[in-house]
Amino acid sequence: MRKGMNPDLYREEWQWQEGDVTVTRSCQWSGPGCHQGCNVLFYTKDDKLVKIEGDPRSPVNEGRLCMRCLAMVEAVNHPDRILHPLRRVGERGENMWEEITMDEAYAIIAEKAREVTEEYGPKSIVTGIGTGRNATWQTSSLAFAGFQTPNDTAGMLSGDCCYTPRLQAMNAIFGSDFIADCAQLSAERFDDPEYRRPDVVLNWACNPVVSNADGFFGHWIVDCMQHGTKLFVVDTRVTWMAAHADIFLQLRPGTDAAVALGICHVMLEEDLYDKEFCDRWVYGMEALAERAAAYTPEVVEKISWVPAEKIVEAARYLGSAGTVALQWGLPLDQTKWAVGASLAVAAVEVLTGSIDVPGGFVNVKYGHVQSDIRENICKGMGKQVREGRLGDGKYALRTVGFGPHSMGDDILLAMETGEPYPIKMGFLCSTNSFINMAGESKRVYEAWQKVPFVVVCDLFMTPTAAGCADIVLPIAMGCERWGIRAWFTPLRAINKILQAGDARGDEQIMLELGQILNPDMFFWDTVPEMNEYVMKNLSSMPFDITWEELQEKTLVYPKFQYRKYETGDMRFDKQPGFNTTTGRIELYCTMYDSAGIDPLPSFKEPTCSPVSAPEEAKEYPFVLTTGRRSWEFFHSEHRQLKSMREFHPWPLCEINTQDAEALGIRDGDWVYLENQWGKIMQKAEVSDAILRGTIMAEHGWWFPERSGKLEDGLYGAFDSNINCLTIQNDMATAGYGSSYKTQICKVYKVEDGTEPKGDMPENIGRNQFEVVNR
Ligand SMILES: Nc1nc2c(c(=O)[nH]1)N[C@H]1C(S)=C(S)[C@@H](COP(=O)(O)OP(=O)(O)OC[C@H]3O[C@@H](n4cnc5c(=O)[nH]c(N)nc54)[C@H](O)[C@@H]3O)O[C@H]1N2
Ligand SMILES: Nc1nc2c(c(=O)[nH]1)N[C@H]1C(S)=C(S)[C@@H](COP(=O)(O)OP(=O)(O)OC[C@H]3O[C@@H](n4cnc5c(=O)[nH]c(N)nc54)[C@H](O)[C@@H]3O)O[C@H]1N2
Ligand code: SF4
Ligand SMILES: [Mo]
Repeated sequence: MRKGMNPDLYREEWQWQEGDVTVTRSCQWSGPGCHQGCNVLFYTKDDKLVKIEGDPRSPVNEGRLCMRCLAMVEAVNHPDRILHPLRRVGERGENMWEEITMDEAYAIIAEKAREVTEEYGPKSIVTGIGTGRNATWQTSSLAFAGFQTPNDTAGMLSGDCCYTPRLQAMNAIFGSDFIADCAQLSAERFDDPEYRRPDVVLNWACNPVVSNADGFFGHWIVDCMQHGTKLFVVDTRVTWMAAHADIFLQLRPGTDAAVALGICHVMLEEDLYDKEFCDRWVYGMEALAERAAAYTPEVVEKISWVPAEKIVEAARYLGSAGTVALQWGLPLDQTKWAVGASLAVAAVEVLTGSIDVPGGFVNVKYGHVQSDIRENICKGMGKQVREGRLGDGKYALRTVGFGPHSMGDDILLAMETGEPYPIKMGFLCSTNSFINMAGESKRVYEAWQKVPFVVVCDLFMTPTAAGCADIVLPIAMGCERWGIRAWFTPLRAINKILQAGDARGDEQIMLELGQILNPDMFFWDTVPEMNEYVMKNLSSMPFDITWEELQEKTLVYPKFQYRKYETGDMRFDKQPGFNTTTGRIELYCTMYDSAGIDPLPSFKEPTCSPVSAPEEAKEYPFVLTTGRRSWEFFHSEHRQLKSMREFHPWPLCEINTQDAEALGIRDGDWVYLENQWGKIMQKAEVSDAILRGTIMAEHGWWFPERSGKLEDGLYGAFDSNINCLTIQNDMATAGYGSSYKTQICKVYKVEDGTEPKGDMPENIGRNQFEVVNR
């Protein structure tokens, strides 16, 4: 509970009345989207949301909210929300619709699914989900148990390059999932007697104060800093965290593995690692030393642009740091060589010995409750559903069975070529597939045009819906649906307090459509009944609790234990050790070795870099990294909220002051970013925070305030969208990782008069589409 909170004002019940206003305690997760799910107080009056506050009683966020949640009232009451199912009128791209009923929409979808299944088989249906929002387990469950297709993709994300490569690396090394322990694992937080804060947070390729990604909050680190924790930051730009760090390594994008191997090299050579821990619990120390031998600080400087003496300083710092908690991020996944890079950064953490200890890098067995839910719902599913999944057999790790999704890149090929089988139906939930999730936007857009029937489930009309959909289903905001939320911890209740038109949560759509498609697998009458079943049957951590009890409590923390490798609580056979073949942490991964994958941490040059493509780099001299997170937007979302756009009206790309001067570019100028794959325009943000020779361009940009008709540019879908400059199908043997953050480009001022005029977009805050029968 936040210190200084007035307990009379913030009462203990989950719901109470203040005059004519009802206050409801809940968890805001999505929509609009976020990875987290902060505890909030929703204030409603006359069936309308009038106010939102962070819940000061919640140990999760202690009353804090970011600006996107503070704008919830604007989002929920937005005049251009989709509130009823829409059927396309006219051609795709005319953005003309007629409203139909939910029953009609379900009947059309079920009939199409039946037709496709009969003529081509169920695998010709693909589903697509977005990141970490409500639809993740629901849509996958609908795919596997409802449509009975294994072809569920993360919206065509190339190489599943979000978190999955890091998860693969953790699975290889530890046999399980780990996360930084910043006092978030028990309700007592810092007052938990077993807890000890990290001495150092090793914040690698992550900007958590802005991104709050993957079930972890940046403000948990800030809390630790207030208790004395120091920071070690590896980033391409000077972030807030970097500015507060004892050690800050600023590197060329895509060279993290080399820097990590350089640090390992010095730590091993100078005996700066935790010898006692490594001798007892780590397998592959000699092999790592052999691999790291080539990465002398001088070699690493040449590769990464980090001065050799900084590498030595960094290794010595970590060697005497005490407890080190690794908090890592997305750029490690967004290089072709993502798995090797993640292994390298994990190796640095292992050498500090801070594994599963208070304030260290800890194992949370019930980390991925959402996947557990999906497995639970799909457990009656026949083996034949999984057989023939696109991408299996082609990439080593997928072949041995890893990863919940089929390979988006291979779905793309199947859509384009009809091989190994054609794709005839798409069902997309919470993904703006070709605007944001996928690389090579125009190609992916064209591929969707070849799929005869596409359903999109969304809150708003997006380029994906306007350009590709035949049916659009209306999705509920967070306060308009029942749900449960857990990523790592704790389990939280989501309360439905409003109903807007026909809008439904993804779980309700899954349940209603699932009951039509395959009633045996969707046997619950209501969403709360399903939630209760799910909670009680989780294999990672069953919660013996009723829905009403959870609602009453708001959240539940499972008991957390440290040093599970000593107690036998980490392995499948309950023996002491880690959940790997050798029972140790495998810096040399035996399972990778037998699967034909490099078993050690590794660095390789990105496909397109000044080193690997020197000829192309003469034309495109900048190293391009894309998609740093911003406060105002979650991916391509929130662009129709006036309050967010007033803070952040236009797409921005960062360029170093000296580079900008040399090119005659001033802060705020519109510039073209161009490379081998495409050309777009963004506004220059001239800054000393970014290294010379590198550009950071924002992702997810479209313009809901513009016309959504194809002939007018589909809400500006390809004008400023950085994925016109990234590519699909550029994966390493493992089959995980992609090059979204490792491209090259050139930059020049827009001087042809085509740039938007003024400080603010016209019609800002709107997102219109035509409905013929309204
Ligand atoms: N507000 C907001 N929050 C979000 C999202 C959002 O769109 N908006 N998206 C969510 C999702 S799905 C994800 S995966 C996470 C991602 O969130 P993070 O894991 O924090 O990843 P990024 O913000 O992409 O990049 C983190 C930092 O890495 C730096 N960087 C760029 N390239 C490199 C590189 O090659 N090496 C190193 N060491 N650093 C590099 C960037 O400058 C940035 O400061 O955020 C989640 N949270
Ligand atoms: N160049 C570049 N590209 C990137 C990235 C990058 O860093 N650089 N990041 C990549 C990463 S890590 C990721 S995870 C992807 C993310 O990509 P996506 O997850 O596809 O994100 P969006 O494009 O914002 O699409 C999400 C859509 O879901 C809708 N929505 C919100 N809440 C809900 C809900 O509860 N239910 C349903 N059904 N819909 C909802 C929103 O209105 C929005 O239209 O982007 C990737 N693309
Ligand atoms: S947007 Fe911010 S405040 Fe809202 S749930 Fe996500 S992390 Fe919490
Ligand atoms: Mo992501």
